[in-house]
Amino acid sequence: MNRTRSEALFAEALQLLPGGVNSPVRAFRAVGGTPFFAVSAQGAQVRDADGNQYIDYVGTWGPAIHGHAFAPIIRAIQETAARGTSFGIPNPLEIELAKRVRQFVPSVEKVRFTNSGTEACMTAIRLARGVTRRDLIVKFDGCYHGHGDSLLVKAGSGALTLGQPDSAGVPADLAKHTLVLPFNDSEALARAFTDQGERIAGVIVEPIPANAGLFPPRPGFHELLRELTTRHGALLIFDEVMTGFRLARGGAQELLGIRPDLSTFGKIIGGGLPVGAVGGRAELMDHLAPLGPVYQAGTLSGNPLAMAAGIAALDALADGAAYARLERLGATLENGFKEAAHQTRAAVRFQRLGSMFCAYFTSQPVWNLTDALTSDRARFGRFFHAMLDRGVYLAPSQFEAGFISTAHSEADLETTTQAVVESLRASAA
Ligand code: KE4
Repeated sequence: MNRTRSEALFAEALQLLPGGVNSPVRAFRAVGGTPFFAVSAQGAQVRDADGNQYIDYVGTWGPAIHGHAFAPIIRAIQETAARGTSFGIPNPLEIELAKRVRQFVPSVEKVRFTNSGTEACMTAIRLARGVTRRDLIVKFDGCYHGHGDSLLVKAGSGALTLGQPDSAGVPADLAKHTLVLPFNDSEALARAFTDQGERIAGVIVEPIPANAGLFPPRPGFHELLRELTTRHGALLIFDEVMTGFRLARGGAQELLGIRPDLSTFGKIIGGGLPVGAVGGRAELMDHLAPLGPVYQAGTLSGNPLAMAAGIAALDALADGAAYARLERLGATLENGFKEAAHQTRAAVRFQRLGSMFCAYFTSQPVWNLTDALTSDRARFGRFFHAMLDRGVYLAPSQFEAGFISTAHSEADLETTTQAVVESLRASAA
C-alpha cells in the first residue's frame, strides 16, 4: 500500500509534536513503521492522506460506537455550533446529558462533566481521598486510568509493597500512596485489606480491563472487591471510560450486577468530542466544589458542542437495539477469527466481550497482565501490518482492545476474516 503522503506528514509532524503525535499509542512504536494520517472517516471506514481505505476496529479508541460521522451526532454538532461554541456559564445541554447518564446508570445520582477520562479518574480518586480523609489508593496491574500522577504508578517490588512511579516526573513521595495489586488475585486483594484496609481511600478498577488487551474478571473477584471496600469504608470506583455505554446501556456494572460508589466515563459519552465524567451517589458527589471542599474545575467542561454530541450518541443507544447488533457482529468476528486460527494452526487467542476484543499471540488464556505479557509481540507487529496492508486497521499495539461499531457490516467481517487468514500465514515466523 502506498502511504508516501502519510510518511511526509509524519516527518513534518516530528518537527512540531513530540514523537509526531498528541497521544503516544498513535505513533505505531509498538508495531513499528509510521502511522497513517486519517483525513476522513465514515461509518466503519477511515481514509488516509494517500486515499487508502481501512475497515476501522479502533473507532478512535472507543467513542465511535455508531461508526464515524454518525448523522445524528454531526447534525447535533452543526446545529449547536451555529449558536456558539462555548459559553463558560451553565447551559441546558449539561442538564440533558446528565439526565441521560442517570437514566442509563442507576448508581449515578449526580455527575460532573470533565474534558477527558483522565480528568474524570483524577477527580474520582481526589473525591475518594477527600470523602474518607485517607490517602491510599489501590489500582491493578494492567489497568490504565489516564495519565494523572497518582495513577501512573507500577507495582512495588512485592505485590503488597507501595507503588513506584511508572513515569518520569511522578514523585516517589506521591507514588507511595498508590498500591498496585495483580488483577483477578483475590488472595492478594484480601491480604491488602487485612494489612492496610483502614488506610485505603478508594479502589479504582477497570471492571473489564481493556488496556492490556482484553481480559475478563474471574467469577467472584468483583463481588469480593465490593464486599471488602464496603467493610473497610473505602470507595469502589469503576473506571468505565472504555466500558461505559459500550458493553450495555449501564456499562460493565450492569453486566456484573455490581454497584460501585463512583464511576468514571469518557469516549462514547462525548460522541467523539472531548468529554469525561465522574458520577455517583449525591452524598459523595456533593463533596465537590462549589458545594464541598474537594476542588475540581474546567474551562470547557460541559461545553455545549460536546454535550450535544454526547446526547445524540446516548439517544441512539437508548432502546438497547445497538447492543444486540454489536453482540451479533462480535460473535461473527470471533467465529471467523477462531476458524482462521484453526485453519492456519496459529497460536493466537481471541478474547471478546460484546463489541470489544483482543487477539493475543499466545496459546494460553489471559486473565491478567502477566498472562498478557506471554504474547509474541513481534508476531503481533507483523500481523498488524499484514492486516493494514489488506485494508483492516487494528489497534497498533498488542496491549489494546479492538472495537466493533454498529456501522460494521457482515461484508466488512467477511473481508476481515479473509485478511486474518492471509495475515496469520504472512506473519508466521
Ligand atoms: P482519556 O484521558 O484518554 O480520555 O481517558 C483515559 C482513560 C481512562 N480510563 C480508561 C479505562 C481508558 O481506557 C482511558 C484511555 N484509553 C486509551 C486507550 N487505551 C486512550 C488512547 C490514548 O491514550 O491515546
